[in-house]
Amino acid sequence: MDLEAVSKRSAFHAKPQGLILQYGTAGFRTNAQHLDHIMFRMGLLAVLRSKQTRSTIGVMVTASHNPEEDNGVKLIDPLGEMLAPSWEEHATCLASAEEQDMPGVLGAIMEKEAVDPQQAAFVVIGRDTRPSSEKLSQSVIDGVTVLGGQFHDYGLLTTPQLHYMVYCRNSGGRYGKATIEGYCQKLSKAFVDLTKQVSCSGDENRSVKVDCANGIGALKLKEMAHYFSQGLSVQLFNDGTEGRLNHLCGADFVKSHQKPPQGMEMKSDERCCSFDGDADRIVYYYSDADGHFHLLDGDKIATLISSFLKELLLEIGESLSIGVVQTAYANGSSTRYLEEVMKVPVYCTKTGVKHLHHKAQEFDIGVYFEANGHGTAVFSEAVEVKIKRLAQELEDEKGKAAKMLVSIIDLFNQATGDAISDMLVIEAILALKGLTVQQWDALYVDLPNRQLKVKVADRRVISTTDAERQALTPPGLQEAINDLVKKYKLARAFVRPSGTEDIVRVYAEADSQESADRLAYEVSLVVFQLAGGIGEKPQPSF
Ligand code: NG1
Ligand code: ZN
Repeated sequence: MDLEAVSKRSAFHAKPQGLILQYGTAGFRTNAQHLDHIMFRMGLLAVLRSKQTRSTIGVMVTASHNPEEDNGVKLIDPLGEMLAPSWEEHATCLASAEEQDMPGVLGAIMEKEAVDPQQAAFVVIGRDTRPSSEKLSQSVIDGVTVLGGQFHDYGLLTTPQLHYMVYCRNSGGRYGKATIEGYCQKLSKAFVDLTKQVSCSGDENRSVKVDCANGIGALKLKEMAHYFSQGLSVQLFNDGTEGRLNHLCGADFVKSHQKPPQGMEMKSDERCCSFDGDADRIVYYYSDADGHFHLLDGDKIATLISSFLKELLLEIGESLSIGVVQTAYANGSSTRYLEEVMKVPVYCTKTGVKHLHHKAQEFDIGVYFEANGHGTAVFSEAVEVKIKRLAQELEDEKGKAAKMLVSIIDLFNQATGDAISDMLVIEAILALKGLTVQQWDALYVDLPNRQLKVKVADRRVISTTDAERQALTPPGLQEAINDLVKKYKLARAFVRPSGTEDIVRVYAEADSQESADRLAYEVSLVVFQLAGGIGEKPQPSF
């Protein structure tokens, strides 16, 4: 490997001196202007990872739900999973090395990971619709080629579609064809098969309104719509022809403001959903006859899906384990409903889908969702084989249930959360069970909650334990939070440093919105006081 050539080429993607960025919860993410060197270097790193694993690696250029002027990049490991933690560290080292030290750091990673320089490398690249994404993905390609790696540039893709492509390419075609057509065909066939089982008495004109956050989801849903045009009519809003990406719309806006996006024509009781900017998150909502807004977030989605899967398993009569994985942000009511009413085991992990994904893999069937709508269900390979066999062998109702499970396995993007495949699964379940969005919503009532952000000088002063539900440092913070929580009914609160933004996140829930807002505000104040707040003191917003 010609490290001198790397060094020369790198000069075209020079790192601004002193700029240090970290590979966070979802890769690198910041203003697009600061990312050129990061992209080039992630192209280099993807080649090393590909050589080491002897597999195709993915590089996705996106900043998901963040503002249009930001961008980001993340690497996708061979099974379509997030990059392994030890390589996240390499990514941070490589990205932080000053220009003259960079080739040395690259060499050190190769040595540490026993990368064979002679091994071939293959990298696939995708990008979202941000104005900066095309040029930045060219810088990734520059990094890949200078190390002699081969590549395929898929151009515009949703993040989950690139995960799908990587998984397909590394599983010898077993999972599907690594093309957009392959993706559309696989999902639409499974959706059509599944909804064939809907009894005729149900609502035959099913339709859903989708807010695409002015992002890639709109393009990809348009490409796909004709595949399932008969079973479901999808009406797109915020399709990118006018508004700005993620601006006053999209899943993150709807979830965090708990109100409808701009640009969506909502009539009362109509089923609506929002994707985020790279289409890996989805939340549902509707507005009732009195004009009240109702949000069905990732927790409610996990509840719908896991209860349906549990019913199918009961019908088949196989004792397969099913578990639900959440984070500390899961609404307390959802956890209680899952455990006490549905009798499903629930686990809590740290924020970030990679943590949820790993925990979910411990079950025969693992359903995981972050409250913000990022999630999926994963089936172990052995379970998949078994269910496919049962679908052939069993008859009548049992056979029907097994066939439905097979379709659901095909419908879920098992590599990662995927707004398109989640939407199709949800739409199919609602149709099969004859449920309206109101009936689904009525499974349990969310505890009122509030999320706030606090700016501090160094968010690393906050460290946490117990899946981020308890603060270990700074001293006194957790005790102060405990004292505040005691003042309210059904209350819970926690704080953690964000992995994607330079802020501390505060979460609070309680028996009323006023209490949740008050508690969140009070917790923000103690964070500001004890964890080195900067700028203006948090102000009450109620
Ligand atoms: P941070 O910024 O670490 O809270 C946010 C989301 C995560 C995950 C990542 C990646 C919340 C509270 N946090 O992480 O769940 O989606 O972004 O996009 O929603
Ligand atoms: Zn996203």
